[in-house]
Amino acid sequence: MPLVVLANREPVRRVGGGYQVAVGGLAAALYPAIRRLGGAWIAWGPGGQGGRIELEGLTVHRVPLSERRVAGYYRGYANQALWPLMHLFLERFRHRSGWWRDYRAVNRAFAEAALAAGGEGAAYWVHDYHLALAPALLRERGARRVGVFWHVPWPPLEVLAVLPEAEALVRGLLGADLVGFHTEDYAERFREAARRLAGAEVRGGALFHRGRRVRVGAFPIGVDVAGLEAARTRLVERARAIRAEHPGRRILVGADRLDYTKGILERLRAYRRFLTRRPEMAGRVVFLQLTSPSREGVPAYRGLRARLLRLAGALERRFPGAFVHRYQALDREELLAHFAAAELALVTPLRDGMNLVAMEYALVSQGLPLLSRFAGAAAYLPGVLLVNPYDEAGLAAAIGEGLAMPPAERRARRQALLAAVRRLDAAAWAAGFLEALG
Ligand code: ADQ
Repeated sequence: MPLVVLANREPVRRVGGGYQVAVGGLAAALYPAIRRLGGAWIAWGPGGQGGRIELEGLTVHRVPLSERRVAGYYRGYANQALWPLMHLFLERFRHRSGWWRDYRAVNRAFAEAALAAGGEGAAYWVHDYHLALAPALLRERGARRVGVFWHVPWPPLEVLAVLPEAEALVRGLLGADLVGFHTEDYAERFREAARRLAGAEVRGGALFHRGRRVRVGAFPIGVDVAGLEAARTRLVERARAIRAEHPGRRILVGADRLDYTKGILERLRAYRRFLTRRPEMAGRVVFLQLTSPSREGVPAYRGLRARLLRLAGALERRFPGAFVHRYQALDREELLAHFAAAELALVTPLRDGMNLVAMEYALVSQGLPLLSRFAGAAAYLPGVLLVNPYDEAGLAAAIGEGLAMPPAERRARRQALLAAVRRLDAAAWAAGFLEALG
């Protein structure tokens, strides 16, 4: 049975003259399963051009998209309407009917390309908020085994109802046989939306809609456990060199895509407060914030970047040596080496579907993450220091607590944390979802 994955991003990166499966992300998690079953990946390629890329056991089909479609579908509807709503940022919500037209058209194009690639008996796995309509479009055109995984949170009905197309969105997802979320809370809110907006009946965790059963459940994603554990020894030397760049200082690290949901400004303000209240620490710690550029075509992100660079610059000047901001996508090994060098990670999104940084950090370092209670991961990771990223004073105090924690407590917390992270393996997640899909 071939497997056809539909996801906004293609699963490859360019290496020399060819392509390789991208490390660390969704592609790496799915590749073992796809290679076993044989399959295709439908995505939007750079520059919007069409074409195919052949990898072992996997063909990538690029859906050709015009610049106008990309503007409406991706920068518009997906990232200015859906993304802020799903993360409960109502004031950032923007809407235009033209964006919705483009979103629908692109969902149709993805579904058609998937059906052409899949053929008789294929299973389809749709990913994320870019493609909410694809499950129903696939089913209408004859697909019989369709799963969808929603990587971002699912909001309460009052928030979802702000979206003029809320009902169409829910009906689009109900075209699947299996709808997966990171947490049971998101799944429960989706059931409620399906009941109220689409008239679905809820029975024993599943939904019944138009004579079909749609299973809805929590499938928490994880990271590449074996790969990260194997990286540890490789990282030792580079981690030591990073520590040597900051002599006499204990290292804290933060790493995020630039996004207002990640709470980077709030984190920097809490750190500023920590240093202001505890001036003796300014010579003993350094906080390395590693931010990778993201969605630069969306106005809100340009504004955020300007504010972040201003605040980061001011912190670097005010506390020389105690704060460093790197604004670039780091090579994976370099990022992990920074994790390995740090004894505390500040993982403090204002809202996050799951968040993988806390897990990656736990596996390659000796330290503990401070983790936002508003990340999906908070439901699964015991041992972390749970924080409220909106509470500047509380977060500043938690930084102090993390640094002062007795080694025995840190070890005990890490033990509980590592056991949980090892259970949340990425490849096991993919295999588990596909098994549930049948
Ligand atoms: P993202 O919002 O992208 O994912 P996350 O899950 O944290 O968030 O993954 C980010 C990835 O980028 C991590 O692997 C991290 O190591 C890497 N990264 C961070 N900073 C970097 C830097 N400066 N340079 C290079 N790499 C960097 C979405 C949802 C999440 C959900 C995932 C998976 O928003 O909630 O966990 O999908 O479902």
